[in-house]
Amino acid sequence: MELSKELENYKQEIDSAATTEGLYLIWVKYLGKKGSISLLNKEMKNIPEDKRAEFGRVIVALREDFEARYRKKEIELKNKEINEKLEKESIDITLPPFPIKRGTLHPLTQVYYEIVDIFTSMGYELATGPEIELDFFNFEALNIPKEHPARDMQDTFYITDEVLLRTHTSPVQVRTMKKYAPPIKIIAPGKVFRCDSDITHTPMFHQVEGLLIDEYSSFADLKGALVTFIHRLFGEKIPVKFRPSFFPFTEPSAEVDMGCVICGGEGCRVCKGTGWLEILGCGMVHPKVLEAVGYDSDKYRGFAFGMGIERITMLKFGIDDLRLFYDNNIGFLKQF
Ligand code: 2NM
Repeated sequence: MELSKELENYKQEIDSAATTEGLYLIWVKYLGKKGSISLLNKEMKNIPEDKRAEFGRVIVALREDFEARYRKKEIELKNKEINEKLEKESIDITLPPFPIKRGTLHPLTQVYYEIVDIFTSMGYELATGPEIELDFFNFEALNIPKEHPARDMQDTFYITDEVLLRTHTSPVQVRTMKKYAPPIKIIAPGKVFRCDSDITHTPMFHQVEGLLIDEYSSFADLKGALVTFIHRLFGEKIPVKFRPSFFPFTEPSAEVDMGCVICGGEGCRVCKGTGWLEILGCGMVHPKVLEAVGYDSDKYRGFAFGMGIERITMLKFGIDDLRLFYDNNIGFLKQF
């Protein structure tokens, strides 16, 4: 049985295929719908009857030989291509990963958390209230009369005659006292607003105020609480002193100084040569405040205190410019 010579070319073509894609084209050429081996089946009708069986066997043998060579070459080329790919795309798994850049809390937030932690561990509960306040809660109930300089248009952001941005967090204390009967032991941290802007003042800053109301508390309890607080925030060795002062909402009132943490009491620029830094204000809650919230001032008494978080943060970290807190300078913030 003779087959055309051209049919025998597949052996050499398969052997010299360089890629799996090229190899597949050879499959199409011989075994595709119009491939030369496939077309042999159509020749069957032209073959004399007595030769057909033999012709069929020859086609099958041809096809089997083609397929065997094809599969062998296909495996060969696939392996070659996979190895080339692995070599080219290899990953060095021993390389260290990119460093993970962790964010940091804003220094004000860190100190805020620290202050809240100290007071909550002393049994104070957290209280909050609105930043937009009524004149009554911000001033009237706190024994701040209409003519008082703290109510001056220069200091307070008024929205209407009766509505304003709170100038301290004391209205939270007033709201708490109006809502709950004694005993009360709270701290009120938050944003406060004053119409004041220069190197040492921002129109918004942060405060933490505290309030304790019961039937027995004294100025000695106030002193104990605040000395404990300062020692926990700045260290046991720091000296603390109370100095008489005045607030409309407390009587007696005091301001609290601590030994300068910058110079150690020697006298420097920060403490203006005195060796002392003012850190908070405090006093026994004024009977008029107790009466304004409906408490019996003969039965109940208590103490209150307030401090600015910006100032304490500057002292704790030795930051000398208030404006650095609000610049959003990552280089500055990353240091804490
Ligand atoms: C301070 C200083 C002294 C204070 C008083 C009250 C309230 F509501 F109980 F009357 N809250 N906060 C107070 C007292 C605040 O800040 C320098």
